Amino acid sequence: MLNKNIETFMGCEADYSEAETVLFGAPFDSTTSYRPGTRFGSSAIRRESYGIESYSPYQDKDLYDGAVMDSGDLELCFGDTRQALDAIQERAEQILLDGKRPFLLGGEHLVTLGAFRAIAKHYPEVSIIHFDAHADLREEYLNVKLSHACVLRRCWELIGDGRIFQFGIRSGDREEFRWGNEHVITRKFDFEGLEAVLEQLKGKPVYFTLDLDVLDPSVFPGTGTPEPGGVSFEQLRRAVLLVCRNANIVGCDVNELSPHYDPSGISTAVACKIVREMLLAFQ
Ligand SMILES: [Mn+2]
Repeated sequence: MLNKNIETFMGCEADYSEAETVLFGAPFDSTTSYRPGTRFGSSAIRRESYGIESYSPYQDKDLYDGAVMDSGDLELCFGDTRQALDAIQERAEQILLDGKRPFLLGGEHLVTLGAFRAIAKHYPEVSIIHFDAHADLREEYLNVKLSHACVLRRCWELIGDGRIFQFGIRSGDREEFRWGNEHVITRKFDFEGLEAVLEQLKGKPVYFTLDLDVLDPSVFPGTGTPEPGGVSFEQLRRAVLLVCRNANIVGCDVNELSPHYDPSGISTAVACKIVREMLLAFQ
């Protein structure tokens, strides 16, 4: 029998009514400061997910046993950042109101702000765990406040001091790091101290935002702003598992895959495997 041509992330075929986690893509890269292309990230992750297994030997779980729905990509206006963020917020809000966990696939890192606006409204006491090469704490970048270089600063405006926990950070200007010292908790270069943060946040709502450029560019070259000196795949996999198993994750995103900068396809496979491990950790 023929089937309808509907592409989801592998194994994410639950009906909306049954889904605990709902994937959605935001193919947006309008504020990318260096090399654009992340607008192709979510669709590449979805398409290439079939290149890896649905079963994880790390967790002894299979995506086909889970309750995840992939609702596809939003149709976003590339020329209007505000409208794009509104559309992302609206989708996240709908998922939250239905008692489910939104899982956003970028897109550039600014898409986080759309989802996080909905999260902060729904869970005013929420904290953020942020993995990234870049601090993303600028007040503005090239005179623009809605930029992927400012996304965590915009999130901070919604929740205030001491609630953003950054890991893996190895790039930013002096002012960003100075400001960050006073307002957020930044662990440079790696994930040391993650367990203590998870202990501190135990039971509290957490939003997890994962910029894949936290990985070393030798592992993950397919990104717009590659930053040498990053973590290994295995370091990231372990840290992601710790977060997704031990924190009360009320929403999350994976962003900054720019598939065309890595014609080998390895970066996309890396993204798929990390998304799989996150989804299975929620099972
Ligand atoms: Mn980054």
